[in-house]
Amino acid sequence: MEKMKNLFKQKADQTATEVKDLLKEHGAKKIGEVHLSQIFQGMRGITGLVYETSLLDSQEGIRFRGFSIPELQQKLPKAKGGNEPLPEGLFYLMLTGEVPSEADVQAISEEWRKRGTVPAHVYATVDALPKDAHPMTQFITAVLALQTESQFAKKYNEGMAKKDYWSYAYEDAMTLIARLPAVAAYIYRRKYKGGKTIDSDPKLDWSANFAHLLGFENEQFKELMRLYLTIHTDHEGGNVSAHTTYLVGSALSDPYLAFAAGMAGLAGPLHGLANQEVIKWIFEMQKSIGTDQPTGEQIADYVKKTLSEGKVVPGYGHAVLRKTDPRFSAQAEFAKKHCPHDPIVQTVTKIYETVPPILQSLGKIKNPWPNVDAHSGALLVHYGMKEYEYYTVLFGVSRALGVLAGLLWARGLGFPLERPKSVTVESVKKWLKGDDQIWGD
Ligand code: AMX
Repeated sequence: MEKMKNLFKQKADQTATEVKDLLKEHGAKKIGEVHLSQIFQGMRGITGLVYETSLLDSQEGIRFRGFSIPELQQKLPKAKGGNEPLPEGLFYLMLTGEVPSEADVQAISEEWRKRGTVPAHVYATVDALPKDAHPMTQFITAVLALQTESQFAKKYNEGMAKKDYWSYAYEDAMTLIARLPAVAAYIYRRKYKGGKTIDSDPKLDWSANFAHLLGFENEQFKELMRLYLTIHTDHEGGNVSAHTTYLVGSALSDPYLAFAAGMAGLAGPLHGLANQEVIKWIFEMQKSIGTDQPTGEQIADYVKKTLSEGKVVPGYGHAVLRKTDPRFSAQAEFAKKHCPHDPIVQTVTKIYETVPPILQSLGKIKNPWPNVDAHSGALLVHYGMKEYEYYTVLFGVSRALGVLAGLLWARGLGFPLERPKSVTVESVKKWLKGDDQIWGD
């Protein structure tokens, strides 16, 4: 797999030269204004990062290196007999900016297969946790246990030169991604299937093998995994998991440490945990109403009850998006094709018809439309994966591809330690009285 590594290096060097030139000429140009309110509101709308692998448009949704999800479904190589893109191909695209050939994608599958054996101490570390520990806690612990294998940390300790950072970060990212399905499946089998694990199948691609390791042999589920692991990879650089990985990586913490930190962010209910919260909320609604086929009216009443209790409606709203998330639409298309008659899928569709006008009527929510998490659970339940506490781990396995490709670009471009300025409320009050010193140099 030297081709992908060499191509990435070539592209990163080329971009680094372009960045140097453009900063020399235009570095002093202003790109916008920051309002006082923004620093109190999660830095919304402040552009402060460069992140190469994907870009989010508030109306159109995510594009990976310029390609929308339907375009990826068309252009990226697929498994034999399959229709969904292989995430291996998206990783190649995010890393190099080029659409891979079938052979490129097969070479990645093969490389991840070769690197996929998980050291025994990682399983022993997970086993030290109680089985009822949340799957994300077990997953993050396992990633930290995998860190003992970091080439980046080893070489840094031996006195690695700056120009080599990208190379060992690349080696770590490839090995980490290769091992995640086995680690994630171990957690699933340990927690829900009595600890009976399954051996890898070397004939399968990364996603299909993950499905197999989890214990799901249905071909449609394997297709779902290819789609799921593709669409959850990346959502530009400012979301909590991507930004955390990028920030921690900027301290030259190795890719394992940076990714573990990013996963701790993904485990938050306003971010990746919404994946489990949606289906939990639907199950609770079914129980409360006493049917698995609620009417639009019953759903509307339940939504109002949720809001009146001061809770959010999970799966709806977004910090940047202002339209239906194309990742929701891709899953809705999959459901339409493979399981349109399942009551849980029909309920998700009815929720989609019911929730936006209610949220809109509150007047304060900037985006009443569904995000990626509004649909994923229903599909997983359809194929028999009902253990919703586990869903965010699937999200995490996918997210590794995006945030690690993003991290490699940061090392490839030689980005420095991230260190924004912060202020106190007291200093803001002083500034309002005319003291400009608070903003620093
Ligand atoms: N249900 C109820 N209230 C909501 C809401 C929802 N789905 N979405 C936003 N709001 C509320 C906010 O809590 C906020 O209320 P407040 O002013 O009383 O504090 C107000 O509407 C304005 O919020 P916003 O500017 O529209 O959104 P935001 O950028 O602050 O937050 C998000 C974005 C995703 C955290 C929010 O929409 C939310 O909590 N959604 C539900 C959880 C969810 O689905 N998260 C997954 C996001 C995708 C992902 O990362 N996986």
